[in-house]
Amino acid sequence: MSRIFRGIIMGAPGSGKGTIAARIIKHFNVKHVSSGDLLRAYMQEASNWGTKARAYVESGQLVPDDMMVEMMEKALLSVGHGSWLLDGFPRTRWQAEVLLSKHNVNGVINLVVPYEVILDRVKGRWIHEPSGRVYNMDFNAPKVPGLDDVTGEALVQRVDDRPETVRRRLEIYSSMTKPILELCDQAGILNNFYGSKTDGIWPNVLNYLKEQMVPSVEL
Ligand code: G5P
Ligand code: MG
Repeated sequence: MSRIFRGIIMGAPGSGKGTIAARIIKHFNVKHVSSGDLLRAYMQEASNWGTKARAYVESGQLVPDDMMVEMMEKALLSVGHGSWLLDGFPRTRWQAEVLLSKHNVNGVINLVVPYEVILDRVKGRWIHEPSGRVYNMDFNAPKVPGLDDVTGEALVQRVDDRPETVRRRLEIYSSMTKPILELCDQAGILNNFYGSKTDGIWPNVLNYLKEQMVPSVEL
């Protein structure tokens, strides 16, 4: 069994990638590398990448491919030889081709959640921007309303979670994703997980990952 796992978690905006990734890193020694979290961090510190990305992210459009590839390569270099789980990347066929040509990806966890469920749940999403921790008023509410459980700092809503922006993000996702999934399927690394609730999907993801690597905690 491979002890090093290089994977991708895919799924539409709001499908639960961040929520499931947070559970994965509790059980396995894997670094969660979220392109959206990285972009929001760069935007907060008003760096070159952040300034360039802001208008795209806030309007729900994709950030240009060349910048995303460079940013993710830098993030992966800092992980080094360990296991990683990409979240939000790749988002275009080109990003996928570059990634698969440079790295040996062991598996793709593709979350398939109905869009009407997603539109409903993102309304209640609150995040702790510095860490990317994600909450939901109906699903995993913070212990103290409006505050992060770990740091006690204020939670915020994402600018791109406005209903019209979420709809645009879902449209872009639908049009861009098929070629990526086809590429991953051809490479024999695609695994689909269907459901409307994270708690229903999670046991299946956990079973799949237990076949891929040794858990870091006893399960
Ligand atoms: P992101 O940040 O990658 P998206 O659009 O891919 O954003 P998002 O919105 O972060 O994905 P998610 O991580 O799949 O969604 O979902 P989540 O946050 O875990 O869960 C959503 C909500 O539902 C949360 O409040 C959670 O608590 C709740 N929830 C989870 N499960 C359940 C459940 O079972 N029941 C209930 N009731 N609630 C639940 O990308 C953002 C932007 O960055 C740019 C683009 O502009 C993009 O729009 N970007 C890129 N651009 C180009 N190329 C790339 N590779 C890019 N990557 C990012
Ligand atoms: Mg996310």
